[in-house]
Amino acid sequence: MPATMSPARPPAPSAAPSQATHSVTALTQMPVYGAIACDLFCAVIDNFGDIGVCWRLARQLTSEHGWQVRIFVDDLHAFKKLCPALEVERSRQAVSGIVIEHWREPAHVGDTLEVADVVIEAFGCELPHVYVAAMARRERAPVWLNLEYLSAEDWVADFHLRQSPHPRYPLTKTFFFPGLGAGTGGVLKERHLDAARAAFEASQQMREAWWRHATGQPAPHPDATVISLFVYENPAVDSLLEQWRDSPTPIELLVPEGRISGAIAHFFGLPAFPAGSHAERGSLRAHALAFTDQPGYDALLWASHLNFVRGEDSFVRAQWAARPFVWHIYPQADDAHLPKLDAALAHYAAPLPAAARAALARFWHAWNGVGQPDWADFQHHRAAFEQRAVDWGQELAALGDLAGNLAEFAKSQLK
Ligand code: TRH
Repeated sequence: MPATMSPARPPAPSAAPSQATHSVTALTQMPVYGAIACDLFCAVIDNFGDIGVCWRLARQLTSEHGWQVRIFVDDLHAFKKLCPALEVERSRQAVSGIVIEHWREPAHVGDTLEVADVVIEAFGCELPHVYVAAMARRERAPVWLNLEYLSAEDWVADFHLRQSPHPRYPLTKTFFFPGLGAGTGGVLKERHLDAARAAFEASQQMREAWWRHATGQPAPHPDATVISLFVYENPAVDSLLEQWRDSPTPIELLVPEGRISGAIAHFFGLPAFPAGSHAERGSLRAHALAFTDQPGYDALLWASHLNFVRGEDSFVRAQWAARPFVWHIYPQADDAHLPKLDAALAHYAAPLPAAARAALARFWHAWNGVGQPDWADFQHHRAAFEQRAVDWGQELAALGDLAGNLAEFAKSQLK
């Protein structure tokens, strides 16, 4: 048993039974179907996807499964961008019933050492050695999961839930793989998400309010194609902006402030394109948006007809938005990302008619450095892409959502 344990976690969320406590002594005695305590470790490599996925998972485990979650995260500034309530100078705080510890150094485990029932190591980040040693001393070993990055490749199903014994301690780590196909852990999807989207889509008033709030302007004319652009720097962007400028119908471009903003500014001959800016050339009108919290980002996807997304979490959100999307995959050395792009296309695009499938692949490839994007070609197949987006959302939902799949697996191990 670990030497010192603290009972000092903030109160459990309302869904959690009140007998829950976080001392290891108490945890070993409490029924496993009580409030499961979970520690989630997240090292931010870059951008927002690492913490974006962890924060979403933590909120779901808390609000939908009644778990008591504590996140260790090493970059509170990145976290604050998508969780504005966070106070970056605090080393420990609670937001939405979730305890957030600033993981200040690799050895840091909080002020006092506590080990949870379920320990999630996100994306292979290394747990503090002292914490692993305490896991091994715990009367009942915690369920130890390594949450991996999302990939649509076929091998993922073979590796999902594979176990790896620790070389020194009597501990076993299980690899939990998100995926787009059967036999994987699926992807995150909140229970309320479809209803929230349906409400947004059904309410002209909500959409008007969104436009006013996000852009400071009224919703555009219904003839306009609304496009959101959340992407990395991209050499193909100028060509696409030119095609949108020359489009026969109006294009309204919504650009969250970030890595592409410089290129947008350059295209419009502006020094910068900060949130609140607007620019116009030909048929193209662009609006720079402030970075919002995660629910705010979903609303942006719903307000658009087509979404350009990137990385991991926005890629998933675009699928739940049930609109056509273009994926700027996170680039890796030696083009290792390209097979992943094709694997996602294989799932997503397979049932499309051959010409539409080829057009989608051409456009996604061009957006990821192979060829030039052809907007007219993409537009030509828009109706097929729209139908496919709706069907795909339903197919993907059949895998179950990742938080639910993970919770179920963890509970089966705690029995
Ligand atoms: O930010 P990303 O590029 O993140 C990542 C990381 O780079 C990571 O290291 C890498 O491994 C991974 O990609 C593949 O893209 P992603 O994953 O889409 O994360 C962005 C998050 O930001 C997502 O949770 C949505 C959120 N977001 C908001 O909350 N508000 C916003 O206004 C916007 C634009 C995004």
